[in-house]
Amino acid sequence: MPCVYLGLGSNLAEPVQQLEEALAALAALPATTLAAVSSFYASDPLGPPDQPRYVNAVAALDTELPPLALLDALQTIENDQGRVRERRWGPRTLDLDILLYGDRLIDDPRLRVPHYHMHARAFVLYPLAEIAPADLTLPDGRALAELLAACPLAGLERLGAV
Ligand code: A4P
Ligand code: MG
Repeated sequence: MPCVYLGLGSNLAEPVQQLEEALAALAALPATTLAAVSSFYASDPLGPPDQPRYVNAVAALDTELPPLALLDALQTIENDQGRVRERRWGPRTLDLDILLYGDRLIDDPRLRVPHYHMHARAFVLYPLAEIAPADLTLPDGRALAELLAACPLAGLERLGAV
């Protein structure tokens, strides 16, 4: 079963609770096991600064859901938790991004994997490194350790384990 890494983010309506609710929904997905969850991290918003701080985490799933079926399921969870899409990079109750899907490179109009910004985001790389193998390499050949070394913490604050 492929190992999938998901990025979770929220900056509205009790972000920690949003992430906990999302993790429960992920654990309940069909043909899927929630294998690992990172600590939660707080950080300033990337993008428009006139929005609250974010809470982020990374989860590992073992799943038999194919990539687009998984994306559909994630968007259902986002919508169930009151996600309203108003502006790009704007505030949100819940954002679920597929960071990695095993070693697959996916370039579909609805889904690009690896996630197109993950290589430079502290709030993705540091939680990912907590739960991924130390020698994890992205399908495009980049090593997680190298990406981390090039990515300053930049105010990322670890909130503790779930
Ligand atoms: N899509 C394509 N590839 C993927 C993928 N790998 N995983 C498509 C999930 N979705 C993917 O997403 C827009 C479309 O991207 C989806 O319909 C899907 O088909 P969206 O969630 O509706 O829009 P968005 O999240 O506003 O846009 P985007 O570009 O995905 O934003 P990001 O990159 O998710 O960034 N600052 C902090 N500190 N922490 C954050 O978590 N997040 C963002 C949003 C901005 N600033 C942040 C944070
Ligand atoms: Mg997104």
